Amino acid sequence: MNSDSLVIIPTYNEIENIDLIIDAVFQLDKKFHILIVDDNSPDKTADKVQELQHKYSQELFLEVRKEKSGLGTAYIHGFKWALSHNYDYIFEMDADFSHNPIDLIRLYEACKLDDVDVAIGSRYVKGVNVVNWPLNRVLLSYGASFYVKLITGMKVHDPTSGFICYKRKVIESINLDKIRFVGYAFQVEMKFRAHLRKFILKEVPIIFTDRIRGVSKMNGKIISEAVYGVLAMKFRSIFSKNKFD
Ligand SMILES: Nc1nc2c(ncn2[C@@H]2O[C@H](COP(=O)(O)OP(=O)(O)O)[C@@H](O)[C@H]2O)c(=O)[nH]1
Ligand SMILES: [Mg+2]
Repeated sequence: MNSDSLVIIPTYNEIENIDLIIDAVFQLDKKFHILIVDDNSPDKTADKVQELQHKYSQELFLEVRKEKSGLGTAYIHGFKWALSHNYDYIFEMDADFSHNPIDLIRLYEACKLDDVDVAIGSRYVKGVNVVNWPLNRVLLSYGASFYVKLITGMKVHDPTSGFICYKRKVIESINLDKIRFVGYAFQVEMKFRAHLRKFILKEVPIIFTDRIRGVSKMNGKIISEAVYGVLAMKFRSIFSKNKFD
């Protein structure tokens, strides 16, 4: 069955989550398609997806890249795929159930019914809606949000969120080949570029839950990329004549 919506899920070693998350999305009342962008996971996540493609032949798609190349470039790969396959609503979601698939519908409705271009699943609209994260990760994430707001001037409470619905025109307007970040800075840069282009961003409150299965791929490099990258991005936007494209 056709769908106007594609959920892009980047994966690296998500063998314990992959079938559960795919089933959960396909059980929703709204019809979504899924694109898995896997970086040749040693745990054979992609083989599991191929197996499931027999069951979901019309709605489950897989792109496998040669090696682990970061979440940012995985999404860019997925965005290009989504544009060339004509989806109107393009979603980002993690494989690990930190993002509850049920909330996909709320993000979709925000974009479809309200006049919103980017719907952001947000942990920090009111207080801190994070379950089971160790205190140091909560502080890091909350501190990062504060830092990004200060530097960029964007009025988004959760600028590092990776649970998003983009209208097609937003992705079309961004020169994807110019995006250089891989981790949280990538999430900030996408929102910042949409914000500079005067698209309407809206936060939809969500509850974020730490993963139960598998391990996080977060590391110090991703943090330092975010700290320095966000500053560098702001400077580039000030000096760029062409609206930072
Ligand atoms: N394709 C791909 N996916 C990745 C990479 N790094 C992380 N992911 C996926 O991106 C999502 C978020 O990563 P995760 O490790 O949960 O980060 P955290 O939630 O910040 O701890 C998960 O679905 C990961 O499998 C990568 O280098 N390549
Ligand atoms: Mg995670």
